[in-house]
Amino acid sequence: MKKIVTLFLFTAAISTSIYAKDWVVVQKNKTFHPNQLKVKAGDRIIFKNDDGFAHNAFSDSEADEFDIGMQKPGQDVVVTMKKPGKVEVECAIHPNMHLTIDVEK
Ligand SMILES: [Cu+2]
Repeated sequence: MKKIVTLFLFTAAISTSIYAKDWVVVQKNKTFHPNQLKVKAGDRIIFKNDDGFAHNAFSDSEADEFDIGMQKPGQDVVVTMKKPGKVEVECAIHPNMHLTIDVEK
């Protein structure tokens, strides 16, 4: 079963990677860098924790709701922006961290 799931994810990754773009957002000094992004639906955001402590990234925005949970130092987490709209991202651990992503069609 695990093999089937892995194969599916691999295939999905290949089929979306042709047009989708990857954007890197670094969490450093309790700040998202950059803190504003303009992307297209289907693009991937790679959150890179470059601090020595845990972070989080979540959004309650209707366009792309997500919560990456506890993100350890040095850990990368990938989130795909599925629908167009304004996505406000925050860190549950550090309420002052904000990132705005404009997802275009
Ligand atoms: Cu944080």
